[in-house]
Amino acid sequence: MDENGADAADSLDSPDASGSPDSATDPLADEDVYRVLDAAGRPLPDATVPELSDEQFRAIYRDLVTTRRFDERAVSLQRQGRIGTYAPCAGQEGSAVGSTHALADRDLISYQYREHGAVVVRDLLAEYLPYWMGHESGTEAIAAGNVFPLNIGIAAHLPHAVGAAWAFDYRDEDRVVAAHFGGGATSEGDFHEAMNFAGVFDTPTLFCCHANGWAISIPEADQTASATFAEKAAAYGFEGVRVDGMDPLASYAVTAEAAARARGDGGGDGDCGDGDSDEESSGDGEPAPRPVLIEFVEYRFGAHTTADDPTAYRDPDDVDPWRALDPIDRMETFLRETGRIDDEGVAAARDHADDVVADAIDAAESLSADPADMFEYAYAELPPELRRQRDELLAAVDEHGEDAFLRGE
Ligand SMILES: Cc1ncc(C[n+]2csc(CCOP(=O)(O)OP(=O)(O)O)c2C)c(N)n1
Repeated sequence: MDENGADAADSLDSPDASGSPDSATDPLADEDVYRVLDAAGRPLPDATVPELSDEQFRAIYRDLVTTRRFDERAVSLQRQGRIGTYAPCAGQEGSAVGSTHALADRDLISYQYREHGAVVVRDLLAEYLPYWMGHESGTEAIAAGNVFPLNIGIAAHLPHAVGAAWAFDYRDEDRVVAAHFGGGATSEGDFHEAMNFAGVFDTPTLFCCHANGWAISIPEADQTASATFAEKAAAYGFEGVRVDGMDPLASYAVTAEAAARARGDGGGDGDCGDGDSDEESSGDGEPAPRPVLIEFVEYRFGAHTTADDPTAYRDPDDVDPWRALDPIDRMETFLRETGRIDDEGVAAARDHADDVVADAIDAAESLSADPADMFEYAYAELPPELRRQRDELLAAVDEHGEDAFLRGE
């Protein structure tokens, strides 16, 4: 639905914060950041609301609520010793969920470790949760939903993501890759190699940079001397755009246009940034496919991981202005005020989230695994030292029984 009668792409080039609330309560109000919703969740006066069905709007809300519920339960499970170290995503659901809704199911998602909302949209929670319990099957199963295994080695997935995008292009498959990473990843060589390759070979890659304020305890100001992460794209000859990552509809709109650009569909009016892709052509008069860097400006509400204590490096009060931009509250206000949801609909979304997450936990906790599995997947042929460790473990299990290795409750 377009409530302003304009094309969503028209305004991507001209971020307009006019009408947005006071910057004292809205850390993004004065920034050059594309937005659809104001801090309260009302469409900004000049904004273009994406043309989605009522059902699609509600699906975005439902997935936001499910992602938050998953996050809360995952932190709690870690505290109870039922999963391992976990990276919370509260505050960042709008970008992961909004951007994934803008992709086709055939498009590939390659992510760092915090964009759980993408997995929720692809309906893979039950398959994925076992990863956080140490089951290799958790990463294997999500591949069926076109999600690459998550990646802890910062930025190490980006050259692979670009390679996959290049392969799609080579095979004429009309698929794009959304590669997610944090601001800290932009300091890694892998990021620059991937960006350069994508720019030179025009791979259909969306570089989704989550500028969440921090890389563990390093603030963004100490991470880069660039004014923005988005502007780094200029060095590689393609476009960078900044978007409010806590605004699910803006995240959707910018990703939809960037995906069209990456597919070579032109991306509307090509207003995703200020690059020169309109001047390029694939030879048949059509715009050439081009990568895009999207900087999602957002904030990590919680700890870096469950092993981190953010009070050691930031004042808890610093989080409050960002909490006022909570993507779930904004989406709910938008849906309520446009008559798309009521109390009953909100309750139904919450019940759905509770059920999906509870089912995922039950499924994950009912899995059993062979201890030898932990040696199975990294190497085609196990190096001698790991072979020795595996044999020692298996001999010990044989001698003492598996129960001797289980942690006591
Ligand atoms: C190559 C590499 N170096 C260092 C680390 C340790 N490390 C884990 S998370 C992290 C911060 C990453 O920050 P960012 O990319 O901004 O993502 P965020 O955690 O904020 O989502 C670092 C340095 C790592 N995992 N991999």
